[in-house]
Amino acid sequence: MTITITAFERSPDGGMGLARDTRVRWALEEAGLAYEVRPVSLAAMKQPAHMALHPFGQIPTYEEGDLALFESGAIIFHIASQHAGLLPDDANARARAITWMFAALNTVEPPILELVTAKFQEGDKPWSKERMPLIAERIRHRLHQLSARLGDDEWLDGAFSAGDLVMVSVLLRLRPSGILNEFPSLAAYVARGEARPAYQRAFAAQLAFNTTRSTAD
Ligand code: GTB
Repeated sequence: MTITITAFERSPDGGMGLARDTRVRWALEEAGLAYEVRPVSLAAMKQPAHMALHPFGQIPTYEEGDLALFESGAIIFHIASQHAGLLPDDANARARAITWMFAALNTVEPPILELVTAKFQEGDKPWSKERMPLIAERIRHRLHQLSARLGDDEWLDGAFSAGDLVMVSVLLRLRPSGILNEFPSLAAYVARGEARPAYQRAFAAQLAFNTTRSTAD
């Protein structure tokens, strides 16, 4: 059955791979699955056809036969549950890998998103200058804890899993701020994720999608 995901018609990051279709592409590549990408403009995201797929009018979405999903975490969990390579077979190790997916999305990503919001949507507010350092400290606190848990290990819990895929994707969003580089072991962890052939293919595909297509495609 054909898998179709949606992505920005043109990502605002110009192909830096920071939009959330990249993490879904990465999971699909790790699982060795072919997929198609349907571009959606910002206006079309809020139209009924797309809202029927995504109640919040966003990308990415995932369609496969009569299954339609939204939320990158749920999509990656679905892919990882159905195909080998992203979740361990051992039940306890599998549960721990899923825990890391939730930790990435619920505990590490929120302050990172706050920073992005503060910079791009609230940067002109009079209180913005005072708020930014507070958010940056909240991020550093989480990164200290994450870095302590990772230690000298390659991945968060044994072999690479969907937990690492989501965590690396979340941390990547932080790179433009410079904060990631304050934590060399986490920067190296992210670099290991980026070096995976599946990530390389996903990144190249989104870059080509965002730079070489005409918007009439
Ligand atoms: N929780 C949802 C998920 O994980 O799937 C969040 C989905 C989401 O935020 N989608 C964004 C979107 O559709 C795109 S990824 N935004 C349009 C809208 O809400 O109207 C977020 C994103 C956007 C831009 C950049 N960038 O330019 O660097 C990076 C990430």
